[in-house]
Amino acid sequence: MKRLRKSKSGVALLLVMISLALLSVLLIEILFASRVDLRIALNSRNRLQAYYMALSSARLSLLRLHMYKEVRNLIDGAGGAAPIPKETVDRIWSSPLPMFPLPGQEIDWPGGLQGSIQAEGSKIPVNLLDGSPFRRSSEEKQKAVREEIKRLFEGMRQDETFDKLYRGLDPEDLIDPLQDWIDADPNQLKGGEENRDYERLADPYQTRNDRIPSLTEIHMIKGWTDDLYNRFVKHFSVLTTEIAVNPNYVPIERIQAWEPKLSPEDLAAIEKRRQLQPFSKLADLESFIQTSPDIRNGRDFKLPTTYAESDREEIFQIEATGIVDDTRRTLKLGVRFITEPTRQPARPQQGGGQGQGQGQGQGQGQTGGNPQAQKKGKLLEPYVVTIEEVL
Ligand SMILES: [Ca+2]
Repeated sequence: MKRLRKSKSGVALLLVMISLALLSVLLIEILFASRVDLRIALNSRNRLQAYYMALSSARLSLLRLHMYKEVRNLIDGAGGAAPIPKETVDRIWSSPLPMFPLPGQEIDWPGGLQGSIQAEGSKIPVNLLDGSPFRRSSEEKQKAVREEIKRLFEGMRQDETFDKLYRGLDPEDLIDPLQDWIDADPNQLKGGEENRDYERLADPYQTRNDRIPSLTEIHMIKGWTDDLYNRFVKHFSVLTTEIAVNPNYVPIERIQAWEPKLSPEDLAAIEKRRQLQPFSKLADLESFIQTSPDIRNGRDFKLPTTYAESDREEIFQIEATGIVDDTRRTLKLGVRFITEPTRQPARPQQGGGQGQGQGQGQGQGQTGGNPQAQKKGKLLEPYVVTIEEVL
């Protein structure tokens, strides 16, 4: 009898203990879930804050472009008798800004923001691969773009890891599919249907057969792996329609592609020179490479002749980042200036009916020596053409 009572109280103890254990499991579960909820809430708050930080940074960059426009119009208005050299005016947008808030700055901000502005004028206008004469391209321009990508590819072979990875790769195997994707016809340059390979995919799609609105689309094109995309795409632009070069902003890799003999020291000397004293025209870069005592291997360097001079930048890419804790959000904005159509004195021929007067300063190569045609219209407020979030 005594024994039975004893074992009964044992059961009760066991029950208490089991329920305690269950309760604590439950408690831990609730605690964990609420922590996860809190983390999720914090993350989404950080993301939202980082987004607005990025947006502020983009606005700051737009303000810099606005100021650049103001100063340029002021100088142009003064009949080009510039008290400030044009390279210095460029610094309004080109100088790198530190991250805000500055170290030691006592501002109650949730995080930081940074931004940079790049000129698009020296980039390779991949959309000209469509060869359409109605859209500022031509067979010649198409060929020139192909040539430029090929040159870049060959230039990258100077890099040992690149060469090792892609020794067997023919650049045409990248350029052809890119052109096929963009050009209007549905037939491959190498013969056969363009869509053949894409239709075989698990999620089939078709070539665009039109100009691409965003470079990220290149990911979809045959042959363009992520690695190749990352290496090349920074040299491409969908915003510019001119094969042009600005000696101060053209990436050093492109210069190396034009003259593979240039050593890393030579390239560093070019970079140093343009930082300290920007080139005022393309020919200065050429003669610097040919004659500077700091350059050892470029005496017979000649710039490819296909380039127009991109000395007045009017298309830009803003990259704006907001950072809150370890959350970053980056926005990329394509920005373009258009110019106020110049009021030309009555000229009977050619009515000048170029629509928006867009992209002047680019066509000037063809206009011959007519001083009237050289006259620039006023730059109007920059407008945002594309916004993408970089993931
Ligand atoms: Ca096509």
